[in-house]
Amino acid sequence: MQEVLSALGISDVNAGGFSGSWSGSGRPQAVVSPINGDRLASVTNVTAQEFEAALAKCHQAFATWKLVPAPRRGEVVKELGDELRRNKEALAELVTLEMGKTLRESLGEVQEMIDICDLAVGLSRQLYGLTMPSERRMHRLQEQWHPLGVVGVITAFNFPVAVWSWNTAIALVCGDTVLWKPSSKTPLTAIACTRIAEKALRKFGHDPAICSLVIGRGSDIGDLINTDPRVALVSYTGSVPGGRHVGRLVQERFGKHILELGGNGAVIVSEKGDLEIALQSVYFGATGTSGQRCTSTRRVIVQESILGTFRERLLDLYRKTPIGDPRDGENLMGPLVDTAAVETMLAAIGTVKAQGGRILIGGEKLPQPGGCYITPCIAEVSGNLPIVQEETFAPVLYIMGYRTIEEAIELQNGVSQGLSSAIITNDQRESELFLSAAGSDCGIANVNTGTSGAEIGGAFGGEKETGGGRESGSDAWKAYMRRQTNAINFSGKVELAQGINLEM
Ligand code: UN1
Repeated sequence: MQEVLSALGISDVNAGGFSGSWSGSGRPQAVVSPINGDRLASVTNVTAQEFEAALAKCHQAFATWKLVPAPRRGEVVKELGDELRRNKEALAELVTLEMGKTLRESLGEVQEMIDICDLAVGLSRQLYGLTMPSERRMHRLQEQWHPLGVVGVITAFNFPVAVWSWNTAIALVCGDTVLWKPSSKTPLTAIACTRIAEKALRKFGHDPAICSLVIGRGSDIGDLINTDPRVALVSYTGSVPGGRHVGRLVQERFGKHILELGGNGAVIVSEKGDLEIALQSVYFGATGTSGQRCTSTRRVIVQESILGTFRERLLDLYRKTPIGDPRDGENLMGPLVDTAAVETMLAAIGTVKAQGGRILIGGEKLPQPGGCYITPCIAEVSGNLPIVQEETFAPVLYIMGYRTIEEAIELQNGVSQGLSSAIITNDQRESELFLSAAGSDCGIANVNTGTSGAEIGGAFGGEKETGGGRESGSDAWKAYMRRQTNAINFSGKVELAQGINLEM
């Protein structure tokens, strides 16, 4: 453990703020591993004054960074990706130590960071604007994309490093600077990433305040980000209530926001699908990251003719789930992030029962030290009970039956969140219906693969209470830039649009 910490520059007590230099004079707070309750290190939060200084430096850094040619900015992101390659194992181990996902999943998370850097490097030469035919003679109409400003990135514990990288790699090539407020549950991984970014920026002689860090509570430091007009864009990943609060504050000052809020992923399993694919997709989707992904599978909607078989086979997999130390390669499930998460899961299970659901398996606390281990749960329900509508951020899977594909789609769409969805079928009519305007209402809709594990090449985000934001690939970069439309007259005369006559 100590080796990993020192390889990444983590000391016994660490300052939680960075904007070219480190600051943070709050009281040291211990960071405890959910693996066994051991203290990893301590972190000091930034004060309001230190926040102000960090934001001022990050804002100042924008003035020069925005003028660096985009492909040169891409060089820094290429270096960031290479640094991440060099630190992949250590950073993954720290992710596992700090929030408890299995090492193989942590390695995947760091790989996502590397992948988004690669994508952003290419993007640095492709920040295209369109040209349009002008309605006026000898005129040209075009649009350009300019850097936006400081991007406030507020991230959650469950992807403690990848979410920062999706935002940061894109923001950097777009010419923005980044002010990161990570989850208070995962400050050490944030400090490690900031050190890596600092190294990449310094290598090319750029101001390291371009990637700044402010660790503190959402209710003070988070709100300073949300309310400050110097933060042009706030990219927030978290709960629906959290996003509602952030969205209001940012909108109040006409700032921009990207909201990545709750999910309630469902998989529809058709009798015309491959049962093995269905089982594996649902099993990983529901138990991976101990059910703590926003893309986790929370509902499986199974055609009645195969419901019995599917349920028994899935229960078999659940019974055999290897749970324990996430550093042990044998284990598929580690702990939840903290004991509060375990209590939330137990409370949800109580509510399921009270609302008429039947617990088929799971929900048993395990005796490991730290108290964060619990067996994954399957509950049989009929339709979307009130508790099913809620996102319980834990491994609780609701199973329900359906008769027709239309009914299945209605169940899938019948919740307030709209992030991720999937259908397992070999029937093209069913899969096309699912992907059509009459189908899934989610930002992600997959065929024959599960709800989680989205690739960075696509735009990532969802509809309804998921918040509507998009980050990562495709044209999500446009949210990180300022669009400008230009009309250019080279006719030597004045001609008004809409045919308005100027003659006197
Ligand atoms: C999240 O849970 O906040 O699609 C993001 C996935 C990952 C990202 C999850 N690539 O499961």
